Amino acid sequence: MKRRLIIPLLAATLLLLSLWGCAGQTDSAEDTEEAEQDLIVVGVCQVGAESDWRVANSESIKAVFTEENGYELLFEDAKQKQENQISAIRKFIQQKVDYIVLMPISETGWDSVLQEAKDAGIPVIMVDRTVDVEDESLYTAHVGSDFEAEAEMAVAWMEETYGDDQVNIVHIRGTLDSTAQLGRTKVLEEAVEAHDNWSILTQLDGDFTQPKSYEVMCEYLSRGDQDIHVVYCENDNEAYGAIEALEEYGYTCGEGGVAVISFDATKTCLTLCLEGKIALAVECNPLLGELVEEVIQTLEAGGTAARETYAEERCFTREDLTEAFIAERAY
Ligand code: GZL
Ligand code: ZN
Repeated sequence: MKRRLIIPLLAATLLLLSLWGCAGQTDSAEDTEEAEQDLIVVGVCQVGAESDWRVANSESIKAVFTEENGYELLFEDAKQKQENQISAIRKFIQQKVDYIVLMPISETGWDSVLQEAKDAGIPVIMVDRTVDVEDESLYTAHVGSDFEAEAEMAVAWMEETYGDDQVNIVHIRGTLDSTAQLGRTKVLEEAVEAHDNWSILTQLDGDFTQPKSYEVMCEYLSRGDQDIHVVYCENDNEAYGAIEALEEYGYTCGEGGVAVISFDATKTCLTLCLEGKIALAVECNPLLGELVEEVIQTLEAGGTAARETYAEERCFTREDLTEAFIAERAY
């Protein structure tokens, strides 16, 4: 529903002028007509605030969907629970928003609530991760990352770095069933299959958070010394937790020690990479707000939005980094 933003000052002035009946001033309808501006109402349903990446992602959305840009933003934080996302979507439907933007925590379990949005005639745009639904028409477009392409950059770096040497990997997975976890895990597992000198020592579940990653890594390291070559962390916050645990158990992260691979490449991660503690930082761009707005503006103009819009991404080793470069980064 298009919301009407009455510009109070102008309306009040017009009203006062007509009340005082300034000489020659007629009280015609258009003079007192409310000055109105249609706002596009966007309901945004965010996963939570589990990682630095997520905070930057939310900020990029809030920076774009402002009143001065012509939007009314309704922002719901689901605190990492799918049921909270589902009830937020139902609330948006009752509020008759113009668009629903969903950062789905996981890929499955969305068909019925997205059918309700479709029945209400509200376009849904998937941001960041995506969903696995029977009926593709349940969402209009996806704006996010190609997680398999990200993981392929990590695998290419491992091939280049280790050649035919034995590679023992500790794999710390992100939130299970999230598109980011599924893509980053699938490519690593396929690469391990394809390299008989690569082996996964253990798969731990870090849920994209530092505390969880620290906890599961400590538990693993407490079982005794391991010959670890690579710790493959599916986001930065997991890498921070793993490094904390490794150092507590006497391992060295970096040159001559354990090579930590991380996804997101936020500023803290890039600084650790410059310091040599993180061997490879794979970028996952959270700044998606403008790409989402482009989709909405296309739809507003009656156009057809691209089904998939991927953010530009690359990877970094310490040779690619300087303090100045990191300081310039937006997240
Ligand atoms: C990736 C995003 C992931 C990040 C994590 O696009 O879904 O979720 O890699 C975040 O940091 O928690
Ligand atoms: Zn070894």
